[in-house]
Amino acid sequence: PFRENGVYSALFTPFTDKGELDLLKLKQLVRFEMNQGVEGFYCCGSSGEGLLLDQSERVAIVETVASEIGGTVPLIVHTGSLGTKEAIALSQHAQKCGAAAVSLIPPIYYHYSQKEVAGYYEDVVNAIDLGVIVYNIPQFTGISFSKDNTLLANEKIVGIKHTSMNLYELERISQAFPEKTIFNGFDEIWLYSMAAGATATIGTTVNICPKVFGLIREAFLKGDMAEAQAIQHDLNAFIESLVRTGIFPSAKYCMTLQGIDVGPCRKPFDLLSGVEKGHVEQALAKMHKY
Ligand code: NAY
Repeated sequence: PFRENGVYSALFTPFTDKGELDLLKLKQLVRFEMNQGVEGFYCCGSSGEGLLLDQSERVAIVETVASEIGGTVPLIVHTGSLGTKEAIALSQHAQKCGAAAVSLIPPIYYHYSQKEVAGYYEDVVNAIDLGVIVYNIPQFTGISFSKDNTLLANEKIVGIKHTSMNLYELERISQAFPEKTIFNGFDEIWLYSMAAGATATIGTTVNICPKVFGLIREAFLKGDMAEAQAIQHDLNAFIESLVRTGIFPSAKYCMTLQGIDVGPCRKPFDLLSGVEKGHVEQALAKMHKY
């Protein structure tokens, strides 16, 4: 089973300069992050550019990551797709590879009814013998999940990844469904999300500085709010800089600066300019004290 209180990295997908999948780098990245204390992986999500990958690439990534971690930490596979058929195929494959759970964004592009969105999740739930984590990311999908969504009552929906700044909604969901795991999905609010009921986090910058997330959790759990806030403030100054130059290209560049060359983001993402790289280098330097 997946850990209910882990610091999970929303794992990057390494590409060569030509934009090809680089599985050798992916293995190095997983190993590097495990050595840094990452407690679980979430692959092929937003940070993993999952929707810019084709089906065979997603399959290859899951196989590579699963074999590299060898069951030592949990793997959650993002299998969200445009259509139900693809989502089921990827979810069944993730189960075969030993994933702890799968997670899906709702279907996007067409404006589906709430019943159709629920149907997509139910079809996946019924096709696998594995827990499903709803990926709530209204900013990208236009679809928002709240405690009133009857889908969440399904017992095979084991958690929700709440990538929303709305902590009130998070608190309401955690009260209504105490048996489900709430994953925070915005690194900027890790501390505050714990106060609202989150017990785990999945994030882009976890790839870069997992220890910082562990320190915030430790201070929070022992009630040292001044310490927890001070660390979150440092993390947020760092994230604010990365967001300015584009979170995903900038965060991948940080990874490269730390020694694992994960390459650029795939097009249509743009390359960072020299000036932008300079800004990222300055921001990362301030995190070196951790
Ligand atoms: C995923 O699927 O890759 C994630 O879980 C990443 C969650 C990220 N949310 C978004 C919208 O990208 O880590 C956050 C985010 O990059 C970070 O908080 C900076 O805003």
